Amino acid sequence: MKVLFYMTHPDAAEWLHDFARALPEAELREWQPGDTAPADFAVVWRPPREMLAGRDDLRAILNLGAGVDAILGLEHAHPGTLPRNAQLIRLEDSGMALQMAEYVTHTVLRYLRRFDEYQTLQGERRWHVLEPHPRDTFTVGVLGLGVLGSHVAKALASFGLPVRGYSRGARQIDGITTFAGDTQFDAFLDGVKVLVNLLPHTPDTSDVLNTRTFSKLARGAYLINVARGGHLVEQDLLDALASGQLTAATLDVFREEPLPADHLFWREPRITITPHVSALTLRSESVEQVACKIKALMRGDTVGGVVNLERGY
Ligand code: NDP
Ligand code: OXD
Repeated sequence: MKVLFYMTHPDAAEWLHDFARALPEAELREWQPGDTAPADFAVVWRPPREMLAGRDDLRAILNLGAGVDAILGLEHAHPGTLPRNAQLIRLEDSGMALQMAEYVTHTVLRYLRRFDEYQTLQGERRWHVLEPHPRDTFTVGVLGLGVLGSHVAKALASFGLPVRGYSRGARQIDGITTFAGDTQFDAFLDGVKVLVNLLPHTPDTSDVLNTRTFSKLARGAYLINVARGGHLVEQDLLDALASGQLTAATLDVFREEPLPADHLFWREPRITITPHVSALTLRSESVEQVACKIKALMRGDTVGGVVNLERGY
C-alpha cells in the first residue's frame, strides 16, 4: 500500500514519523512537486491542486482536519481536480470536540458573567459591580449540531443555560431545543443572546452571519465564530456592533488567515481575536484515527467521516 503525505506545518516531519510508525506496512512518502507516481491513499492538509489532479489511482483522500472546504474549494475552482473514485474522509472529533467545548463555554461564560466589561473597568481602575445577566434568558444558539456542535451544545446546557441547536436534518438531543432546515432558521434565531457558529463552510452556509441573521437575535447579542471566516460578512459585523444590535464578538477564524495587520477587526475592542486555535488538530489522536481508517479500508470495511460531495461536508 502506497500512502502520500502532504501538510505545511512546522511539525510535518514529526507527523510523517508518527504515520510511519502507525502504518509500518505502508510505503509512505511526502509529496513533492512533480511526484505523479502511483499511490493508494493521500493524507493531507490543504494540499495544492497539483498533488490531487489526475490521480485516478487514489482510493481515498484523508483530510487532517474536520473541515474539507479547502479541498472542495480546489474542485470548485478547477472542476475535475478530485480523483474520480476516491472517497474524501475527514477527521471526526479526534480530540477537537473537548477543545471546542472549552473554548466556547469559556467565551459564553465570560459574556454571561460580564468579564469582558470588568476587563474594561480594570483598565480604567474602576471598582464597579455590574448587574449579572439573567441566566434564564441568556439563550445560546448553536449553528451546526454535528460532531463538534452537539458536544458544545451539551457542554453549555450543563451550566443551566437555555440552549438551542440548528442543523440541516432534524436532530434530537436531550436538554437542547432543536430546529432544522431553512424553514425553522428564523425561529431558531429569534431572541438568541449568544450565537455560536459550528457549521461547515459550504455554498449553502457561506455568508450566513450577516445583517439579516443578526437582526433576528436579541438586542445586544454576542457572536462566537469558530467555524470558518467565509461564514461572516465582515462589514455586517462592524455595522451590528456600531448599532448596538451586537454587544461583542469572539472570532477564531477569518476570511484571510493570518488576519492582516491592517484589518479593522484588530482595532475594534469589542472583537476578541484568536488565531484559529479553538480546536487544534492533535497529532497522536489524528494519526491513530487516520491509520485505523486506512487499515479498515484495506480490509474492505466502511469508515466514518466520508464526505458527501453533493452537500459539501
Ligand atoms: P459535522 O459535519 O459533524 O457537522 C456539521 C453540522 O452542520 C451538522 O449538524 C449539519 O446538519 C449542519 N449543517 C451543514 N450544512 C447545513 C445547512 N445548510 N443548514 C443547516 N445545518 C447545516 O462537522 P463538525 O462538527 O465536525 O465540524 C464543523 C466545522 O467546524 C468544520 O466544518 C470546520 O469548518 C470547523 N472547525 C473549526 C476548527 C477551528 O479550530 N476553528 C476546528 C475544527 C473544525 P446535519 O446534522 O443535518 O447533517
Ligand atoms: C479543521 C480546522 O477543520 O482545524 O479541523 O479548522
